Amino acid sequence: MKTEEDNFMKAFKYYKMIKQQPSIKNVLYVENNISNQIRELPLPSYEKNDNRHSILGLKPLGKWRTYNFKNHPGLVLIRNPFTNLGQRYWIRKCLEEYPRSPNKKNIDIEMRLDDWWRACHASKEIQSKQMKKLRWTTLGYHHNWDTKLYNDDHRTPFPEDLAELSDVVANYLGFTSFRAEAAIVNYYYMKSTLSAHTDHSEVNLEAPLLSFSFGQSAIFLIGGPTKTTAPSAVLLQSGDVMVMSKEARLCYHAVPKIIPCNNATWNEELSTVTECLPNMKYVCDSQKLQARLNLNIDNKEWSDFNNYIKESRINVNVRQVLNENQTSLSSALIT
Ligand SMILES: O=C(O)CCC(=O)C(=O)O
Repeated sequence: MKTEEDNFMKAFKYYKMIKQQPSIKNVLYVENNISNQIRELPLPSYEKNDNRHSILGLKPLGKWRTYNFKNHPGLVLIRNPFTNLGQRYWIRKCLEEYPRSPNKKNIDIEMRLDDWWRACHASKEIQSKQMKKLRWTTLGYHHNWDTKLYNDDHRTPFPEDLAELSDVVANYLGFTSFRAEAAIVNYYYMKSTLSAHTDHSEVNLEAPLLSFSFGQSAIFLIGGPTKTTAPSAVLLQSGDVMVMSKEARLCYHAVPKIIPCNNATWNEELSTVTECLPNMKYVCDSQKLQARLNLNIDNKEWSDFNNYIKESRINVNVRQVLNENQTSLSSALIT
């Protein structure tokens, strides 16, 4: 006999179906706002703009559209605040740079590939065996999948561009003391799923979790603090930023299905960035950042990344691990 315990799993199994495609009529997105469950939020008055936006591949903050969910207090969706060139930049970073050692990735136990992307493009054999095996890479404090604990000895520098991006998004939503200290980059292929879980390993569970989606779309399930709550299904599209804060921070969530996107916005009209900022919070060399962003306007440069993302989804999940006045897990709290 099925119990209430099954409510989350029931929805997960339904949306995971392969033989018969699940209906998406109950999946929430801005154009399918069933029973007015999604509400647009006014632009925060305290942060109308942030001059770092263009060099990070973001639209001006005044153009961002932000929503919350009637049934999920603390859950916020920023609907694709990225420029098309910005999406290319972040997709490329997630493929070319973030999986490099010393960052950790799931395939490390099977084969030592310090530079997975380069190795896959230098050898057809490695490409055929390893390209679609990459499921995650971790940054900053590396998530330990067995113990679910972070460790000071298992920490490498957090990418400064991703720290800067997270800072802009967190500030925009009023989380002004947020620090990006750990990230999981999830790589999904068309049949990949992510099972129901909560993210509770961080010492600081007050800080929000920022989740960036790129490439193909996903059905994202978000429920309550136990699996008895029937989840809502939300469509996540390329560029979307989902923020789990307050009551939503410790709720069960999962990805039962990847679905082809309607339009590859990262291949639509692109324009280069001309501004360069001398002073950013984390990025030391903004000229380099600008050059790396603009490089992707060239379709030849972009072609290998395009081949990957046309049948994949990437999710970057950024967390603060420590409390505000902590510098490491072992450091005593400064009073
Ligand atoms: O891919 C997603 O949208 C969610 C990823 C996630 O839940 C996680 O990394 O904890």
